[in-house]
Amino acid sequence: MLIRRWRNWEIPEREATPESVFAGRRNLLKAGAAALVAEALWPRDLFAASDPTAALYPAKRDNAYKLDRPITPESVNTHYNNFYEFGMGKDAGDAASVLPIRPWSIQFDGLVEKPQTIAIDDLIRRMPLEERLYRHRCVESWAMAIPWTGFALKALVDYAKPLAGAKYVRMQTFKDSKIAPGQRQFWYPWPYTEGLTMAEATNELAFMVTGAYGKPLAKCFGAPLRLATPWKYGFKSIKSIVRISFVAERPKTFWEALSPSEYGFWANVNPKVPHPRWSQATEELLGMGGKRVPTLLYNGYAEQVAGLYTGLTGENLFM
Ligand SMILES: Nc1nc2c(c(=O)[nH]1)N[C@H]1C(S)=C(S)[C@@H](COP(=O)(O)O)O[C@H]1N2
Ligand SMILES: [Mo]
Repeated sequence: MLIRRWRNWEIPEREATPESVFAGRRNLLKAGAAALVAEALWPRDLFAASDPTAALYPAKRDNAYKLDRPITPESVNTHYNNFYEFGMGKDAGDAASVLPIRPWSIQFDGLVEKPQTIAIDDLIRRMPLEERLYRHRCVESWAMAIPWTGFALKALVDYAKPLAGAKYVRMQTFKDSKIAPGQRQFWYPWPYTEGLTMAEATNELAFMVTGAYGKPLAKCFGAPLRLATPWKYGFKSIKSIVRISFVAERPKTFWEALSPSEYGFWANVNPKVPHPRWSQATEELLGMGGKRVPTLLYNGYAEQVAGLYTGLTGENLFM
């Protein structure tokens, strides 16, 4: 995120003449073909070798969640990822294919009735799986649209039974530098940590993701369990979660620890509040030849979430 690398199908606004848009499309086709060849020569292990809950996909789509843009092609999405545990480039998702995702368990602790650990497949079987079409807006100003499968984070909160003193949910990614080369970079505050207020976590939009594109979740997307908070910048959507804690104090998140003036706790999408180093007014829709569209307040989800923030004065809600 600190480094911006343009792929050949990404064309900055200033270069988006009709010619370069056309060239961008051609390059996208070429890149797609190259990816197919590479896939055939070096197949990537995007999925678990054996997945006891695979038969639950595709789940029924919840039509309450509509898109204003086409779904991003799966092949574009699986070749353009942020997953710092596996490197800083957008190809980190390739490296993530070494992540073993079964067995996998989730630990619940902190201010809960009873701390517990549950195997991911037991958890998935207990939760009400559905498919939702969500926008995804990275703070770097690119965007995608994804058919996620998963369940409302509220269902997980109800399952965990937090105590009255719990004010925030903190989530953490696995930590194992033998598997994840990025975690050998000791200057990063591993494990990746994110957090939400209880009100945010129980908002209908907060979604725990276990699948995408009608299948179990690919490793590059943060299998076997990741968060999707589509009204916030993408770095809030923590991947490959192993621990969920209910806490009284606001957790210090990974990016906030690294650079608090650029990546805060709230990180709600707002076109009018620029990042210190770039504008957030528009976003590039990946896989569409460099097409840019205006960014929307709360990434277009104001109706569902604006009420969470009334009266919160003196907070950096949009950084
Ligand atoms: N554990 C972990 N979670 C993470 C990240 C990461 O590097 N590590 N990157 C974040 C960022 S910056 C974004 S934009 C999204 C990217 O998700 P995607 O690769 O599925 O598009 O994951 C978020 N979750
Ligand atoms: Mo991001």
